[in-house]
Amino acid sequence: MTEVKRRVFSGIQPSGSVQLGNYLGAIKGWVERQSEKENFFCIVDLHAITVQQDPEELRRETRSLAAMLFAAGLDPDQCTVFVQSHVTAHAEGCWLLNCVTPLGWLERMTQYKDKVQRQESVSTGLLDYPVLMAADILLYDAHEVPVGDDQRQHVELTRDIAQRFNHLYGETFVVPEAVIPEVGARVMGLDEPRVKMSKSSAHIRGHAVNLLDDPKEMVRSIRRAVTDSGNEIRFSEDPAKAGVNNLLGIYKAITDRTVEECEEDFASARGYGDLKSRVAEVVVEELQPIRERYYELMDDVGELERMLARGAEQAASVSEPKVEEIKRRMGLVIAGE
Ligand code: ATP
Ligand code: LTN
Repeated sequence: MTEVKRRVFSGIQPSGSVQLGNYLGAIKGWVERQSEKENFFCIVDLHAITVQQDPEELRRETRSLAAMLFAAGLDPDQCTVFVQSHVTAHAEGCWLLNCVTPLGWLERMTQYKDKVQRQESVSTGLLDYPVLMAADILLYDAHEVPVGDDQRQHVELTRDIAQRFNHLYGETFVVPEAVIPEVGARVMGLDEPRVKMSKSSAHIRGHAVNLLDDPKEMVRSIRRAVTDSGNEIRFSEDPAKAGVNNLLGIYKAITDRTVEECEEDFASARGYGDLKSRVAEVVVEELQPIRERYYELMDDVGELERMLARGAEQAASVSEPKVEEIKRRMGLVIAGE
């Protein structure tokens, strides 16, 4: 009997350029574990349009993110990488799940409440964002959903929707689990080490290392990183040491070394200058080949399109039959049956 692999589903928004935190907190782990399980990685453009986007920019960012994921090492022979809007089952599944989701569950979502405060006009799509996310996950019978801590509540809601549907219409969905990476995987802003590095702030000079920055720019941003006036190079929970802690965390995540090994590596360093130089070196070494592969792929649009078409086809072969199953359960007439 062939072993059934556990299913993994995760999504990333094509908004803004991919930064070091996305890479170390999400993408690097996806690449390392892609052969262990059956993985689906989705570029969630339908989620991106829940807030207003410039159409040309969204198109560019979507292709760019796809090229970046392949360049970082996601291999179409081992996992499925696709664009959400290429597989119509997602929007359809969202509608079907909308009809079993109480409105109050959505109005309680903290990300929604935060975004509402920051916007003048709020689309219905923004309120419905978590149901689309539930459809993404449930259509693939995913067991595991690797996400950042900020998405925990959305995965909880997905579980609630799955359980409610199973209760109303019989066992249909796997109830998924969020897989949150250890806290160490959280990369903080270089300019402000107490807030997380994020794509939407990546345009602020000195905030982030963008994966597409040229090496000189990467070195410059890291050398300018905010630290403190001390000189001890150790991991520390002390908020005053957040800058050094962050640089060490980046070093640790890239080199895959233990806390002790990292501290040992800097035992004879002469202050933070040495730390920054070494961190910049490993960052450039890690990202340079990714950047090169990225530009090769962006130059070969045909190849990129083929890779995405293959991903969409694989994704549809799983999610379309699932949509039919949902429809059948809910009493919709399936054409030809
Ligand atoms: P935005 O600024 O648009 O919210 P973001 O940079 O925070 O973007 P997301 O698209 O929300 O990124 O997340 C993509 C993935 O990257 C998620 O798995 C998230 O947990 C991870 N991630 C984002 N920022 C960091 C960070 N600073 N450290 C570790 N992981 C991160
Ligand atoms: N909301 C997520 C992106 C996302 C996702 C998903 C993650 C959309 N659909 C399904 C995991 C599974 C975010 O903003 N990081």
